Amino acid sequence: MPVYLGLDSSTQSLTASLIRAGDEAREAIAEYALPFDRTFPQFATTNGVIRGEAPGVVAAPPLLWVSALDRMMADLVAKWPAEMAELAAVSGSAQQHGSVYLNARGLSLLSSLTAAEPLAAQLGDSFSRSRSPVWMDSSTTLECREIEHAVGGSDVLARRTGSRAFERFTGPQIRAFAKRDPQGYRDTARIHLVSSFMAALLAGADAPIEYGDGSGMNLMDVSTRTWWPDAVDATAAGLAAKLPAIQPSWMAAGTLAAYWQQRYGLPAARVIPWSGDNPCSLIGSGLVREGRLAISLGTSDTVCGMMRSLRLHDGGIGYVSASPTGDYMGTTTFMNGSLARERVRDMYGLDWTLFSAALASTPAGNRGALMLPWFDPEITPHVSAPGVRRVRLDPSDVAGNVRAIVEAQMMAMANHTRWMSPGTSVIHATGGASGNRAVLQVMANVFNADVVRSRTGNSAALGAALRAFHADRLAAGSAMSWEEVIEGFVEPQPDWHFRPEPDAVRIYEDLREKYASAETDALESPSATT
Ligand code: XUL
Repeated sequence: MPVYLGLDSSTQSLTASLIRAGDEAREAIAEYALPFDRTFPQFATTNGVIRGEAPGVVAAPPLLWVSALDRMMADLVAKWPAEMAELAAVSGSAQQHGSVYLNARGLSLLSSLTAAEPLAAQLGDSFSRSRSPVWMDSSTTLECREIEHAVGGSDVLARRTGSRAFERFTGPQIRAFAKRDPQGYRDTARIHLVSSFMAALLAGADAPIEYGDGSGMNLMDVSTRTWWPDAVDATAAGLAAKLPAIQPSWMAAGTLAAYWQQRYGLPAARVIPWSGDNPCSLIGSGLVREGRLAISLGTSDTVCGMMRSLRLHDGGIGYVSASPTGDYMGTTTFMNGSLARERVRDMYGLDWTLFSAALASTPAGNRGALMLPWFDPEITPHVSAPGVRRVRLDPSDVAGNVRAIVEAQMMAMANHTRWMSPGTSVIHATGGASGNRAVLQVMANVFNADVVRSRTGNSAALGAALRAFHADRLAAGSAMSWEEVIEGFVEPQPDWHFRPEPDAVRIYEDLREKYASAETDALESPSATT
């Protein structure tokens, strides 16, 4: 039975999910991760990124991702030689919105990589921008307004591209680069997403951007799934020629380049376009039908739901993408996810066991104490000047602060995602913090929904492997429905099912209103405390 590989190039690590799948059986072979800071200290990243001097600037060196991909293939072949020899197709998932800027040399090198030297040694002079902006960058508010104005307003942009302009989206980031470094922009021959760049390295060719991740750019018409010329022109001069083609998520982008075949003895496996981590996670969580939500508790906390038809949010809080299943999906992203939880853990000298004990020792509703956890600028709601606020919460109350951050994150997610899937009764939780039972119980109570947990540690990498399986069958002329593709891989863990507790649900109905008012008050008055 063929083997499929899904790779997830996230903010803080590169993770592989290796599966065996066919008509007879389904088997998860392995999950394997390379954390960036620890594995590649030469790039001097902290939590996978480098913060700039100017406020809101957050980036990562693209050579880090190149090095990680090379090391990952070497490690996978060393650890699972028999399985990797049977590799039929590979796909991937990447942190969304981040962009990679190749000069003419880099673009042509993609198709002439030599197996004699590591990838990073060959691609050193290939970038017209040595640091890639990532989704955590919030420095482009001005460019967002300029693009919206040029296309006729934020509503027009949202109707065509699926979202109003967001600071982290690729279009505003490209515009900022073209303004801040006009020569660097002129030297750019190709602008890739992290996802399409990684696929290009695997295929040894200029890979396409696929529908799902292409939706996070403010450049693609989400209905026709083609570049929208008005947005492209509004973003930067000459941009159309620098963008790759857009392609369906399931159409192979080639086969593994000679580099991978010769250097690691890999077969000519199909390379399927990479997508964003949230679209891949939706598939890896088994959400190929409407009516359920997926919540990923990772570097960012995100809430995603699948939609059969395009449904926009009037207030422009979330955004709508084409999903790699051919449907639509809604996403709402919260910047203050795992790094904010870690800040509270570290601030009070706790580890995760003590953090969980503190959470379990405090009552639902925290006796009315609230925290607005904006350690970093927040995406939802939009907060550009960060600062934590406490309402009736004593900063020295350790357990109270632990409960406050978890409740705040859950209430913000519940309040800001009603538009996506009203009346959701089941939530699929995934990501690092979904391993914490006390956190999932708060989620069930705040959302008044059952919460189940995926069996896999990384639903984005698994989703990418399942996308490789789906596309391989399609290319071989034996297409499968998405239900058939995911069967046997995405069933939740039986002993991880959290039901809402009626008393707590009642408390949160009231507290969610108070939280929403505290948010409004905080957004209206700029002073904050940390
Ligand atoms: C989604 C977003 C984040 C990144 C994290 O819009 O910005 O979830 O994809 O990897």
